[in-house]
Amino acid sequence: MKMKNIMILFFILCFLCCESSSVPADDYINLVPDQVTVRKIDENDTSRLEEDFGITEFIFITDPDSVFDRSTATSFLTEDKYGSYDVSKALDNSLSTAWVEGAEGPGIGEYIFCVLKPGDFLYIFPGYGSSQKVWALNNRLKKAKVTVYGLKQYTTTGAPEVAFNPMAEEFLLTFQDAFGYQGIPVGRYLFDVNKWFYGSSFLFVAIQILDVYQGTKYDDTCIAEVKTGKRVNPDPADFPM
Ligand SMILES: [Ca+2]
Repeated sequence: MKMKNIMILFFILCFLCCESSSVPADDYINLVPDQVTVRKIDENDTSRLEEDFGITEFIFITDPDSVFDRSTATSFLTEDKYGSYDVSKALDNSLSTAWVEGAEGPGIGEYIFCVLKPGDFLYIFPGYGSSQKVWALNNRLKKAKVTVYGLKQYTTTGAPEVAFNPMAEEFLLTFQDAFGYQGIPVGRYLFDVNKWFYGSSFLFVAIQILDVYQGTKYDDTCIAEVKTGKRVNPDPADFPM
């Protein structure tokens, strides 16, 4: 292979690597949660998970290779001439696409459930991200309940299984009406009660819409991206323990 081709390949690989692991650098907002609750997953949560995922007793036996396919939502907007809006659009590393709830009105109470790689920071882009114009036309997330569960891959029989950590962190968040990623550190509140969290193989993140900033044209609430990552510029205040 000629040197020129090798260099082109190198730059393509660099681009792909940057793209797949892109975490916003300085253009994000570190949210301070309105409220944080650490608790055991209760019966209601179990029925919530069971209803949506067929999960019982917190045990979630599946092929770990397909665990990311368990990302889902309680609704999504029907495909139109501009594109489609299912949950995969919030997990495709592109701000040009978004999950959009499909309920009547702004979708208060609707959920998106994301299975994500482990990370100590959760990033959410709380509106349509293709442009500031499209952002303003649609609803943005104003208040949300965000529940973060750890999932652990393990085996007792040789066959791989995935189980829920029975402890969860629940955050009540108020987002700023600002075009960009906004996020919170995750995992730190479980540290004292369950160090197991840090060994999580996956995170399961449930985001429920509680309130929105109203769009100027559409009454549809959008989330362009949900992702985990390392905090780029860690603030000691994030981890005071
Ligand atoms: Ca997207």
